[in-house]
Amino acid sequence: MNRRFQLYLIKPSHYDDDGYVIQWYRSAIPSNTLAALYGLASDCRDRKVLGGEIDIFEADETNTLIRPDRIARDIKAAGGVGLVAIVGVQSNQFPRAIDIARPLREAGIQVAIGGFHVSGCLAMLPEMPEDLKQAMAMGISLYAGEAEGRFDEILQDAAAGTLRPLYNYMDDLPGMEGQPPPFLPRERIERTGGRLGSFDAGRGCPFQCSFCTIINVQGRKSRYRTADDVEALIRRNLAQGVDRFFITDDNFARNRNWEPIYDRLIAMREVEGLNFGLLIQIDTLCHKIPGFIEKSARAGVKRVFIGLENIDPDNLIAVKKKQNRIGEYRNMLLAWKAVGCFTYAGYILGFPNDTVESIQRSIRIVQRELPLDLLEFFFLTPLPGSEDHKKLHMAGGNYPPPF
Ligand code: B12
Ligand code: SF4
Repeated sequence: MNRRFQLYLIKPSHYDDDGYVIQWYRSAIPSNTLAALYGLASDCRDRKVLGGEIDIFEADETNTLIRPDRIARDIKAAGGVGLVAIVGVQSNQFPRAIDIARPLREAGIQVAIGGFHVSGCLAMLPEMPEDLKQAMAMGISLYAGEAEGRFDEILQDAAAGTLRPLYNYMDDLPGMEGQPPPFLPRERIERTGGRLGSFDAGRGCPFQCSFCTIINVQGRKSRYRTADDVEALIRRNLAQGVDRFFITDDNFARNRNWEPIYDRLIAMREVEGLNFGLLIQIDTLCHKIPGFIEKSARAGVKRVFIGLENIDPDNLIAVKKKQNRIGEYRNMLLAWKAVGCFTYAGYILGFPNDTVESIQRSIRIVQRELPLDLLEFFFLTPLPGSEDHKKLHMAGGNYPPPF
């Protein structure tokens, strides 16, 4: 290949209720999916998997204006070989992803879309929903599953002009050990809140909450990065002035490699004197894991996000969140307070037993009984990829609607 391959990695934003694309001068958090694919793509570039050069342009539409006409023009000016990979597309972003793809396809540019919407729909629904079929009819390639160990393939297909309409790897979850880790250059991170980077130290969760998509897309078995890989990615970020990290594992307490990872980070902090902070997500039984909370604090955890979800036991049973034991919430929160961590919990409204009165009562109990720093409310939503969504879809709902 003599021409330089042009690879665009674009994380789309989504529309607000009036149809405007939601954007900020600086967005809150860098997209970890963009970082994951940038890590994989730069590894492909360095290994010269196409024989020639690959130019990578990465952007998050929540903080960067995306101009499909200019992208098409620039790919053509560079010789016409390239791919626009629209990455990490969640269900609420799928319509926006299609609107970015449409003018590119009309200009003859190759486009692929991946992320939780495509993966979740293919994991759970017996038939491909209309919105995905329409995307394929536009000549967009859909990618279901994870790209670790197979990003070479999609670049090689795009370089040869032979992208397949559908890549479906839902039955083949790759191991994460030794895979190129997530990374974003500092100038991208500066477009977000500050010096915060992100990485997934693992994927998968053993529990079975019915509103959850993760278990159906990333599986219930814990897959994880090695302590060596986590150390290397933190050092690489520290070298570019990024020293706070959001570990995006949905439940880091159930990452089977949490202890070797923590031991390495503790050595970096306590022996070498390196300074960095972590934000993690955990479950309400994490305080039962010997040493987990104490080592979290020593490894640099400053904030924890906890899936508290609800305090009504009938509601928790209705969504199969049996592991949440109300009586343990207080002990768990006190254990985090004892090591000086800020606790931030998610609370879901809209469970089968919820009424206005029961919600008001529950919130008063939380205020009185639970030593929490911050409580964030969410509406129970049947997200594509979840068991709840599958049941509604099979019962005849046309969700998601075609665009
Ligand atoms: C971190 C995170 C966030 C962060 C940052 C987002 C990000 N992507 O980094 C923040 C806090 C901003 C966030 C916000 C929200 N999030 Co969120 N988030 C996550 C979380 C926990 C981790 C994301 C991640 O890093 N995954 C690891 C990456 C590497 O996996 P991946 O995205 O699937 O990408 C891999 C493959 O899909 C593939 N791939 C992806 N794209 C492409 C493209 C191509 C071309 C190819 C070849 C391959 C490919 O390769 C990647 C590497 O293997 C996920 C759950 C999860 N476990 O993934 C939820 C999740 C993605 N979020 C979810 C939701 C619902 C939201 C919110 C709507 C919540 C809310 N009510 O506000 C908002 C929406 C934000 C928005 N902009 O609209 C849902 C999406 C479900 C769905 N069907 O859409 C998830 C799955 C969690 C859940 N509740 O089920 N989120
Ligand atoms: S604990 Fe969290 S990640 Fe695990 S199944 Fe429940 S909602 Fe999903």
